[in-house]
Amino acid sequence: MKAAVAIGSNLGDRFANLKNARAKISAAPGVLPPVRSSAIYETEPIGCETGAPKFLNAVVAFEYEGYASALLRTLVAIEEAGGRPHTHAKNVSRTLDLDLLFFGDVEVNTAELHVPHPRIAKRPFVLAPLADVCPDLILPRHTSSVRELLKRLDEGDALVRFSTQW
Ligand code: PH2
Ligand code: MG
Ligand code: MG
Repeated sequence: MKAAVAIGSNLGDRFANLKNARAKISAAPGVLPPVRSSAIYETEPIGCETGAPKFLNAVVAFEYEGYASALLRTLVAIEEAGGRPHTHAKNVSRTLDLDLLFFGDVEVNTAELHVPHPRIAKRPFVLAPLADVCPDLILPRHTSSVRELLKRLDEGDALVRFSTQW
């Protein structure tokens, strides 16, 4: 199944945190090469505590052989290895955040997992990097492509590319 994961970090060595996370995702069981990467964007924190540092955000996309729940367990384990406590309040600063954005056309709505991620279409820090790797994708329950959703956001083009090499 085709999957995409958003990677975010606004604490510690953010660039290293993103690179390590991508390396671990690439090496995880069930993740088939090639793992395609967006550029890295530096973004203003949205909805975080006041004074929160800026984020680095990126998206990786790959083919996954297995269940969404197995991929989720892998992502949580990588978050914990990246210094993020398992019990973590919503929207607070973090060394590493891995969000499963979509999983083929599968829809999951459980306490632990909502796929597709419910706020994709509203978040420039997710849509801009997602548009780098899957511009023509139409997410389940959507009628417009990722590129079109991004165009509709005011801040869509304002995002700053921090790095294309990583
Ligand atoms: N993640 C959040 C809340 N706010 N803001 C930015 N810029 N980037 C993020 O990844 C982010 C956020 C919750 O996961
Ligand atoms: Mg998140
Ligand atoms: Mg998360």
